[in-house]
Amino acid sequence: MPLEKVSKIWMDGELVDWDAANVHVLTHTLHYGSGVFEGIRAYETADGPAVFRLTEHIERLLRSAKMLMIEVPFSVEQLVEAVKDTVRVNEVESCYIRPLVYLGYGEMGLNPLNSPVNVSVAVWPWGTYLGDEGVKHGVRMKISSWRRQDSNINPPAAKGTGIYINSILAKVEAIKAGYDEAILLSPDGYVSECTGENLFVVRDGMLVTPPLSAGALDGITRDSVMTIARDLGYEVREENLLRTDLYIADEAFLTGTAAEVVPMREVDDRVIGEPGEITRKIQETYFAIVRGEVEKYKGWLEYVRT
Ligand code: PPE
Repeated sequence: MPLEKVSKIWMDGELVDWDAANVHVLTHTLHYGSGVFEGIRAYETADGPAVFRLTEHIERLLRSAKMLMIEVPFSVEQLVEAVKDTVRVNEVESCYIRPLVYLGYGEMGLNPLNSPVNVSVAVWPWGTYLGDEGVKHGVRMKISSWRRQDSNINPPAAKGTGIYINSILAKVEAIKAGYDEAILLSPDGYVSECTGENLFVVRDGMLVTPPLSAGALDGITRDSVMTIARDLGYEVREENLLRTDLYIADEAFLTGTAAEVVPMREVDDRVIGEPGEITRKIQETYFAIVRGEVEKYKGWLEYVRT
């Protein structure tokens, strides 16, 4: 899916033309994967574009930076405004939003501490991440031969650019084998998450998702779904899952900003089937919430037009 160009990208406080948003080839992060990023979505609502849980995403960006000892020269408030400005100036009703903190041009070598810290915010229109069919009828998953990296090797709790090599290896393996998406196991062999999504299984009417200690990202969609499910009256547990728990799940689905809520139809060729009732209910509620149609969760929306 080629990128759909819009007009401006925010770079270190300035809105620059899309085609002029360039960096030097000796940008530190380009060589060593030393940046951190976020993925956020803005949705069309009756009151104009609304960014879903924007402040929480920016707070997570700054936590990722802290884990990697990167001092971000902008505050949460400044970055929240930067995102709103970028959405507004590009005149999009809905979009994906990509804030990036990267170490720029200045020094090379593995000591990153003297490199300048740059920040950019880009937005672009992005349709369904795993396909419209996947959202409706579910996706086919494969357990990866690649393990989720150990948090004492390359901490998956940080949304670090270089940390995503692990996800890319798993994604490419799954696609080449004819599947839609991969599931990674932790170094201990428990289910962790997908390449860019958290996951849930449903058994006997109860939802279970792996704990963060299994290498799952502290997903904002995961948190939203846990809240939605509990409000709908379902029990939700954070517990270690075996790969065989996926094979015998009544229902299963994945969650992420880009992917949203997507049912799993198969895992390793074991059929889970068409999306179940609980998955459907959670998916419908999530889509209604992000579009500002559910009063109770309007606090999750940060509007761009003032
Ligand atoms: N796990 C991983 C590894 C991950 O990258 C994401 C987001 C999640 C879980 C879900 O987190 P949240 O978005 O807060 O619910 N993945 C982002 C990157 C996707 C991409 O292709 O780039 C995203 O969904 O924006």
